[in-house]
Amino acid sequence: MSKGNILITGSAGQLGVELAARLREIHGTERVIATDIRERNRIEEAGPFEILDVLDREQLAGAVSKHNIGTIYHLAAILSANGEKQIGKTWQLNMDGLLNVLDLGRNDENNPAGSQNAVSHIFWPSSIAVFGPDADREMTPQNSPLNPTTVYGISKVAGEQWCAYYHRRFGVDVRSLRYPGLIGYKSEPGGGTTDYAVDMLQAAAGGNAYTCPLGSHTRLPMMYMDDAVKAALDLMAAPEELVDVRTSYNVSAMSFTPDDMAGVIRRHVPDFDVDYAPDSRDAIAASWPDSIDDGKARQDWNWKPDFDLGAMVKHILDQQALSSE
Ligand code: AKB
Repeated sequence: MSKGNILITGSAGQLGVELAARLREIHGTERVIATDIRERNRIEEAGPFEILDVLDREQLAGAVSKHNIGTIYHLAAILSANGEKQIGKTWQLNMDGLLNVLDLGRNDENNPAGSQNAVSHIFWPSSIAVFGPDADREMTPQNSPLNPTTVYGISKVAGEQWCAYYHRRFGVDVRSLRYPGLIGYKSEPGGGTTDYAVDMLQAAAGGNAYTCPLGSHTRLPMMYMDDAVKAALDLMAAPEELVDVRTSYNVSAMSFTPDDMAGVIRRHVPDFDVDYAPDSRDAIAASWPDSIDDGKARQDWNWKPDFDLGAMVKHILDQQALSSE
């Protein structure tokens, strides 16, 4: 692990909650400073937490020097479905937030925390939303055309280019993954196109029926949260010379339709009932790949997921049954 402590932005979000917990297990509670613009009791109780707005450069710089931060996991963002409802705000948060964080890695007078406080490692999640309808649908390659249809996707394409630019020009060690839809049960998703998978599992676990906002046959790449956390930690632990892709790595774990997922859930909850009412999220999903080729991540830093659809559904339903006993 690099020098200094770890700061997470957007720590109250779906990935942030689980990443903070895992980083605290590994590095110790006090070394991981969770921050978000929103309060979340659970995080505050679990360890150091501060309210922080990533658009406030001074506040961000102050937190980095105050806590002797060496690594930032910059997760604060507006996702695809919510982004279409507030395009200006999404662009501002997703772009300016990233640029504010990237500046904290600079070793010169443009670092708002001072060059002596430059952070040595930055993680930033990109997304399959960088791809648009002209990319190969099946096993979308690492180097595909990037012509997204959403403002979230545009911000991720631009963000990838900023990461590569800061690495090339200023030597900032920023690393990134193109996450597919993330599925967990410990934290709530917020405003994404792929959130349906979490909602469907929650409905099944609670004995409820579910109305899906995607069409029954809309296939998307997805990943269990344990694998998403593992991918971030593995990439961040990789020796610098192995991290060849400085825009963002394709990563993949499974690929399924809502109908596939309902079928696997019914192995455990036989009378689970789903109907379909596709809305604007289905059109976003239709512009994204069905499956992703993550050969480059496998080759460069040994990426390998642990969970497929069957294992993930069983694990989540078992855990939720245990917690309701
Ligand atoms: C979303 O649906 O917006 C996100 C993503 C795929 O980046 N989960």
